[in-house]
Amino acid sequence: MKQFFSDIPTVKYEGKDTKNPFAFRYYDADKVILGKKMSEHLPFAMAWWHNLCAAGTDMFGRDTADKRFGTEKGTMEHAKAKVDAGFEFMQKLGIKYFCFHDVDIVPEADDINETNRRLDEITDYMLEKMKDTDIKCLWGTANMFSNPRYMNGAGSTNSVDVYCFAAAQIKKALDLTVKLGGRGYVFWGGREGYETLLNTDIKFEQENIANLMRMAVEYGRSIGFTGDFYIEPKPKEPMKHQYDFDAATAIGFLRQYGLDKDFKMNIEANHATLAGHTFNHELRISAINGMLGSIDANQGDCMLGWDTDEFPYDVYESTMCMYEVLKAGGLTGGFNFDAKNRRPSNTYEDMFHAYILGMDTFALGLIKAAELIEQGQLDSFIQKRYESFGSELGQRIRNGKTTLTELAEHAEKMGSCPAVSSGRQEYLESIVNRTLFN
Ligand code: XUL
Ligand code: CO
Repeated sequence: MKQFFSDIPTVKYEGKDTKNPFAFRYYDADKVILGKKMSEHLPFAMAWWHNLCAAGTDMFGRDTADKRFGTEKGTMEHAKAKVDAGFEFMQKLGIKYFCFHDVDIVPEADDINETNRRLDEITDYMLEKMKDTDIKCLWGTANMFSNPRYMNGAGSTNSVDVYCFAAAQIKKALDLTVKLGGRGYVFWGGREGYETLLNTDIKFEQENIANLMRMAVEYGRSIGFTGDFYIEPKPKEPMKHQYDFDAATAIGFLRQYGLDKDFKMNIEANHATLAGHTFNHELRISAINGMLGSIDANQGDCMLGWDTDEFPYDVYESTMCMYEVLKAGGLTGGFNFDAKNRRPSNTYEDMFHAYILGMDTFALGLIKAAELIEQGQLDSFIQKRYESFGSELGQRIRNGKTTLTELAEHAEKMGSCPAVSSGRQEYLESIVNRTLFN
């Protein structure tokens, strides 16, 4: 078997003082944290599209990296070379999962029947590879945003024929996800939104999207898919306004259309910040609604207003993320690096540096979040902050057993309001900093 990264060694944990650039400083797969191995806390996944397909093309220039893997792009030979390279890459890093869109794994043909035939062929090949390794599929999805037929949306299109193509792609992508044993199936609504209300019937479009999702659930369950469906919220880009704006909006949509039992959230850090939220806000909103499913682990740039999909290096953010994940009892999905190298980082070595950076960032975040939880200072502060609701009256308020009149009488009896306690934000922030930098 041809080796694509023969000069890169298998990446191992060597501890924080190692000088080896191809070693983990914090990610120690078998290390037990809060009763679970790091590898179980952190089911990392490789994103097929960024790692094996994207080669640096942007709006202003063409590829800077060579991702031909010794073949010609647009061929099945290239599709197979990507499988070989991808598996070699994951094995060298100890990554156990991958995520894919249908058209990441084969070149799309003009005729959907031919695309589907290619998909069957490549997934047979992927299955062969999977048999020889412990690598599995985290989630699959259909790309319903690149092909020009989706310029007016997929589930939200005005064309009934295009809607059928979306259905056909979802059906096939579900078949493939089941064939590859995927844990989840993602809907990211890249073109599900609008540019102007002058040509758009939002209610009509949202009902059609919900129907498509309902059909996907019915079909998925009928072929034995027992995993979670995910919505991946994002407020904008490529559309001016996307319907799955953020977790709260997506959860409301799922409840409105009776889809909430089958769906959870796939929260992407950079999408959270585009929506004007922190990453941990989106995770918390999902978790308190019982819908924290999976994570697209990346990072944006506060200087830029778009989805830069950078590899995560911000340990404060990863700590806050892991704090939410640990509190929620873990993910049913995993941590998919929906991230790409910067355009000038164009060598094979850079692909490895990027994943080592991302994995170590989350491993350190996990270690620090576990420390915060074990110290318990944040928890006890929050508990104390609400303790006035422990009173007899407070308990009745909590249990919905009071009236406005009764509470008003209580206030009127007091006359003037008692002193209220400090929120102590800066003190709490210093606890986090002490934990991070001790
Ligand atoms: C786009 C994005 C997608 C989804 C899958 O911003 O995040 O790659 O993760 O379609
Ligand atoms: Co994503």
